[in-house]
Amino acid sequence: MIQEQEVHAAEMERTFIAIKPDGVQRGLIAEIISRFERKGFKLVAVKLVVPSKEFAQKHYHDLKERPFFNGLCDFLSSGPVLAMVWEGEGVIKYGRKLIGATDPQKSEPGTIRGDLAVVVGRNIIHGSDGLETAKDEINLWFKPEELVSYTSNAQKWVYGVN
Ligand code: IDP
Ligand code: MG
Repeated sequence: MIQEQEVHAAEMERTFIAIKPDGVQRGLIAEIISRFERKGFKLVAVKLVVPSKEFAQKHYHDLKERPFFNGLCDFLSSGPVLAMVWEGEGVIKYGRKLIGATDPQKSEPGTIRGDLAVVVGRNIIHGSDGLETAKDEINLWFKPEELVSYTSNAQKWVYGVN
């Protein structure tokens, strides 16, 4: 049984999820958190912060050549962002599924952007797109001691491992 637990622990991954200033201002924090929580993912860190423009530029450094980069960084730094780390099996890829396509017009109904946003410049949420970016983004937004280590009692029911 212990062995099974260890196998499961090895499959756990973490992703960085942020509710952007539009999502915070529109009162969508609880709605968005509930979708990750109900799915069975585990919250390991959360904080409300107003990032500086320089910080936003670091977060979106991959997009620095894009024409919308400056406006995007201005926007991300324009107000409170709810920064989070979620943990679970497949959470990086499935988190992106919960979020939906970048352009809300192309997001399926039932996804966060599909249900709650209309235009790409105000698509309310960010989610890491891969294992390496998840690690980089978690390190950028959180200090190691801000990641809370605890046993979630739900996990044994979510994963069926005792
Ligand atoms: P993602 O958030 O779905 O991962 P990315 O391509 O990484 O999408 O782009 C980051 C963010 O940049 C998007 O969430 C969106 O807010 C913004 N963005 C992407 N493409 C456009 C665009 O064509 N016009 C304006 N903003 C854009
Ligand atoms: Mg992205």
